[in-house]
Amino acid sequence: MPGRRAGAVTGGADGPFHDGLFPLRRERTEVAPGAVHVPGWLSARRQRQLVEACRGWARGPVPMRQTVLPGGGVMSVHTVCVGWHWQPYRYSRTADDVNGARVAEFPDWLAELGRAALVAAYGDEGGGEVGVGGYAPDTALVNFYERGARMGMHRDREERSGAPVVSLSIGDRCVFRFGNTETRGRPYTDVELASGDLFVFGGPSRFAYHGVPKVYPDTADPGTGLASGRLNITLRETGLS
Ligand code: MD3
Ligand code: FE
Repeated sequence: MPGRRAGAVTGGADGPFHDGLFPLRRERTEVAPGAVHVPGWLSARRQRQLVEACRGWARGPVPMRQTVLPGGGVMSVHTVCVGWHWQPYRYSRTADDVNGARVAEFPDWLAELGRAALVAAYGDEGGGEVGVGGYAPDTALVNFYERGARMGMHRDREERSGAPVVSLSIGDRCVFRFGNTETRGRPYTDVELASGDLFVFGGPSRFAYHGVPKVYPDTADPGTGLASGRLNITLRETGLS
């Protein structure tokens, strides 16, 4: 059957997706050089594990909260960080803009998941100079989108490392807008992200503008343990020590 690559792109142990009539296996796509979308990569079990882990991090030592921007604006997403705390616009070990506590330790299993994500997106070579084995993400930003939450177009530039960013989505579907490295505006590509999707941003895509203009409410499968909303986990290398 043309276009079907036996299990190469899905990490899901739960079989192919179904749209009612035919199995629907969405393909791995390179949206731009270094920007690879792998639909349905997370198994249902892995999604449940991640939801539980995020619940734990959201309780503390630094609670999940809405980030306040230097101009006084408040981000609509709720965020908690692991490994390093991000505040606009720097990383630190302690959450000085929240409660001053040291953030939760970045677990080994999460770094392993990051390396597996690079293999899924780029193959065993990992797409970079150091290869997959050298990928050592040390921070995770967990973003929770309640009804109406969005993320404006921005670039992530606080990391000193040019290593790829791994993005994992759970819960409601959304429109992810992937732009260019020069401007907030066009040209951009809109991609729908669903629960279980992996997106990896490396190489020339690492410093591109991107955002989440819309989340579709009540489109999630409650089987992930998330009754409503959208969870996004990004793994990064800060390049700090
Ligand atoms: C491309 N999060 O946390 S994930 C963010 O869905 C962020 O919550 C969005 O943008 C979310 O900074 C989008 C995709 C993403 C994340 C980081 C990137 C794409 C990226 C960094 C560089 C290039
Ligand atoms: Fe971002």
